[in-house]
Amino acid sequence: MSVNQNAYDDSQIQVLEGLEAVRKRPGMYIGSTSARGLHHLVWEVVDNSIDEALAGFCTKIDVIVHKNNSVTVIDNGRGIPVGENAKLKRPTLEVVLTVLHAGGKFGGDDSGYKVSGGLHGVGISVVNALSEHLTVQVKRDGKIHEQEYRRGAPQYDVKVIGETEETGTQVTFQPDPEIFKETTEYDFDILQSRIRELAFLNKGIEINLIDERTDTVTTHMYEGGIISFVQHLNRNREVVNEMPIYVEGAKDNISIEIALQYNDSYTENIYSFANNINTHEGGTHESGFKSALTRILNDYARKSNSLKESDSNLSGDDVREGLAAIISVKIPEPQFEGQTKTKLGNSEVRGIVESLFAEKLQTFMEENPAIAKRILEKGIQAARAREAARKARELTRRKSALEVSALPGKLADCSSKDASISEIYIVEGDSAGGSAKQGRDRHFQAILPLRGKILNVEKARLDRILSNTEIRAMITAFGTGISDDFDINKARYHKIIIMTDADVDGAHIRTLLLTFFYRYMKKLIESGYVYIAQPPLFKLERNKTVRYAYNEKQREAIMQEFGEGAKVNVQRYKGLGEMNPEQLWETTMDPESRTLLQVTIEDAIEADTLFDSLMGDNVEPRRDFIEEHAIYVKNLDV
Ligand code: 0RA
Repeated sequence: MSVNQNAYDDSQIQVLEGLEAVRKRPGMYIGSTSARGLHHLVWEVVDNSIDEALAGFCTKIDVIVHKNNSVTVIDNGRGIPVGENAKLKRPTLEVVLTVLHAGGKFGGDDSGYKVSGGLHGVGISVVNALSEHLTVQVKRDGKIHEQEYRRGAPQYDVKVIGETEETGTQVTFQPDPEIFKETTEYDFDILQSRIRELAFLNKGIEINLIDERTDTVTTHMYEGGIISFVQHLNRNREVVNEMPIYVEGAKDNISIEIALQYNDSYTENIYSFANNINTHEGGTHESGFKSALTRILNDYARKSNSLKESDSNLSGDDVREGLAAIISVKIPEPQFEGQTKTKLGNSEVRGIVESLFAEKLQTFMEENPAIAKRILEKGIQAARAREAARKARELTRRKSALEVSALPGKLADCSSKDASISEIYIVEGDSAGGSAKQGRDRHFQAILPLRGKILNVEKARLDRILSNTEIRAMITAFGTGISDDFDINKARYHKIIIMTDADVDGAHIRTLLLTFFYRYMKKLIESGYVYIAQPPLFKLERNKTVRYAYNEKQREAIMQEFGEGAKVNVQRYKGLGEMNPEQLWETTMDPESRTLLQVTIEDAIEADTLFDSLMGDNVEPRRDFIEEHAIYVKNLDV
């Protein structure tokens, strides 16, 4: 390398080295190169447009998925600046697109929050580096400016391609298949649900999703913001307070928004966000909210004599039963902690949320005594039920301690005691259960047949849930305990595999099981222990050759393979019971040949609203819904 390079060459080399680093270790910048990383590219660009909106300059964002899975994001913000960057002697536009971490407002001291945090916020240059091709157009200063890149490298200097009165930024990128080896196909549902969430969290911004692959256009704009969000969470439920309680305020450059509404269910749905990022693990904003809620409701209960002197205080769980709430804070320098970096750590936030929310909630209770009374009654009922559940649980615990072999009679356990290799199949129906017992590898595979439908845990409190035979069988078999007593280290199997028929009833049973796990054994899902078996839909046979198809597309492909005119015997499986033990082993249980879907709760909100729709009293929409949305599970070959 020559020693007398000018500043320009030096910086150019650094730029290319920077982008090369991104291409070498994409995971470091976007988390992974799976479908998740692929979608991350979109969020990286959209986050920048949202920042522009939060700064007060942008009202509309379009996200367009083209037929070839390239994506365009258009906003009507100020447009990325096009003037020369003094330090690098290149147009700021080029710098933003090619220099790592230059995407933001340049470490300025200017106000305005960046929504970016956690994995977000790495800058548009990362999107550029990981795109086969990217085009940026900026409308600014009366002109349309453009530059194109290949794998991050500019193809020409920024040029003016037209005139305009408007302002804004438009980015089109084609993710690089060399990087995204698993998939380069965008998933409409993933895009839509995050876009909807962003629209809820940033009231008044219009975000359109245009999918040219299917000619679908959806518009997302909520003047009500997070008020609309809780109403959406409760949309299939009876509510206690018709209008959500809403609190908004700011202190020390930290802005806070809270909306809450009680419903008639027994579950708690609190979702917290910091700078638009879902803080799954909670943090200081959530704990400030919870402590204020418990304190104010107890204070009011004492003052209004709903709680007598001899009564003990309502617990946090009591006052959160049937609560849907959104807590959204925006903060200049968020600290994300915890295992998945989704726990807000800023300690100053707790007190600000606690005092602001406490004050507003107290006023609300005093001004709306009728609603306050209903909320308190709910909490008091919850306290009574919790006491009953505690007694029931104690009974179960004592019982299992007394019984020598507490394992349920229907369980065909495996012989291995090594949980890390052990699996349990939860099988729909006794006949399929019988086949599974005969077909399994008894060394590491246990079978637990379930009779009929299990209890819908959304509609029952813990005491009733614990008295349900099917549920008790699962709890004892798993060995983990339940709810507050749950202990993942006691799991007797590291794979819990749901095996139901490939029909609507099977999907319903599967959802009931997942609801139960999600509500009472969440760690099981979080630890990646829960799977869904994939039985085949068809058996195709020609002469002595047997093939199985797991979907319609595969069936067609196999028919093609067998060739036109060949005499093929096609059997459509209506249920697991139609397979003999060998077939069940071969197609669905043999680790060498089976496909399992691993269940995730990446998007608990999506899962929860899915459960809502499924658990509503309306049967027909529920069936349609199950058929359409069988997907909050991720494909995984095991
Ligand atoms: C740097 C500085 C400014 C805005 C932006 C970047 C910006 C980036 C993106 C990415 C997508 N849309 C965007 N909109 C704006 C501040 C501009 C100014 O001070 O005029």
